[in-house]
Amino acid sequence: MPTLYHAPLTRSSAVCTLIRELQAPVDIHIVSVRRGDGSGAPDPANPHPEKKVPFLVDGDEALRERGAIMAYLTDLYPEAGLGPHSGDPGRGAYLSWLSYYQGVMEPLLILSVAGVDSPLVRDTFGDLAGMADRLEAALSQGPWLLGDRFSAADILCASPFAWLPDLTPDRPAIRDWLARCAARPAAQAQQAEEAAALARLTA
Ligand SMILES: N[C@@H](CCC(=O)N[C@@H](CS)C(=O)NCC(=O)O)C(=O)O
Repeated sequence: MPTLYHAPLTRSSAVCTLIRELQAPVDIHIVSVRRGDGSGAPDPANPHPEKKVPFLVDGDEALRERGAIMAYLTDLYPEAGLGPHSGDPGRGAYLSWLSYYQGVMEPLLILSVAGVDSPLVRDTFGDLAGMADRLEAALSQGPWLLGDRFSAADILCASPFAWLPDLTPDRPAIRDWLARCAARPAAQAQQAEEAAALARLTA
């Protein structure tokens, strides 16, 4: 069984949501991490080379980065249908969204929070309006990024807006999609677990 190294209230929470959606056996091992507010510390029990989360270990395989972890898990547990497989229609779009998130969306969002704007950033990543255009165009074809099919790409690409509500594009199609993602039972259950973790951390 794969093991996910996870810390509540971090990026790895989106992987936990996927695991709930998959209803698949994954051992979730809680570790501590260094947090932005100065709390927490790297955990010697975390095999991630930089002591970050998420990190997935499956036998001899070890994966970092949520896009890679999500593609690996949806391939490993195909019965759940949460990501098209090689040869399936939509496989290209699926992998593209996972990589677009890692390679464009998250850098754009982080650079925006950091107040970094430069011609190099715009040439490389575009801008938040362009990102919103890409999401909106996909969502004009159906309720999910892959049209009628909900996938891990929705979980990953929706994930930052829970933490960065001010950067949520003010576009009805995107807001409705985020509401659909948040209303799923797996997302609700994970949200309840996160709220309990937050209450413990702040007690
Ligand atoms: N690009 C990575 C980012 C992982 C990451 O930065 N995780 C944070 C938690 S949100 C972390 O583990 N921070 C602890 C540290 O940097 O020491 C991914 O999406 O998986």
